[in-house]
Amino acid sequence: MDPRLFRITLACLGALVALGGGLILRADSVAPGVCEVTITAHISDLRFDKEAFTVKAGQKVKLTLVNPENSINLQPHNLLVIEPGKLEEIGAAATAEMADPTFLSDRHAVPTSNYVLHHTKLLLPGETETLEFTAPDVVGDYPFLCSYPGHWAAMHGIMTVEN
Ligand SMILES: [Cu+2]
Repeated sequence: MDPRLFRITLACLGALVALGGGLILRADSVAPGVCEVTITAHISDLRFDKEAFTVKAGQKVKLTLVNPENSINLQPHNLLVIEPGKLEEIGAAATAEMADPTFLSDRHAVPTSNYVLHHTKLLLPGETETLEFTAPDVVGDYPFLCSYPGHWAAMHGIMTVEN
């Protein structure tokens, strides 16, 4: 397992453990019970720097997308968190909705779907956006993705929600 992923898992669960057991775990979190995760787009490849992170059901989450300033491919990116099992459907919808001339300019490449739980705007290189939300109460594997057309198949991962 990638040690970075392990650290992220600790970051999201550590605050809860600390409250119960007095343990101090290395954590990105600054407030008890808040899971802070930063996902950065690669400067040249169509991928994120994380493929997975874990949160507690009902936990407060601060999820930050970074499109790096030193991007080489100069691609815009967004970040969507969606319902379990809907990655292909949302990816296909993004491709289909390119027919709408406002899809990129006004709609930030976010398909119209009830399966989209949270999303950022389309970010240009050098831009950052933080989503603040409450993790679902239902445990499961919630995909995250960039829905900019052509990106989703490679730029995706899983937010695991556990009890
Ligand atoms: Cu992208």
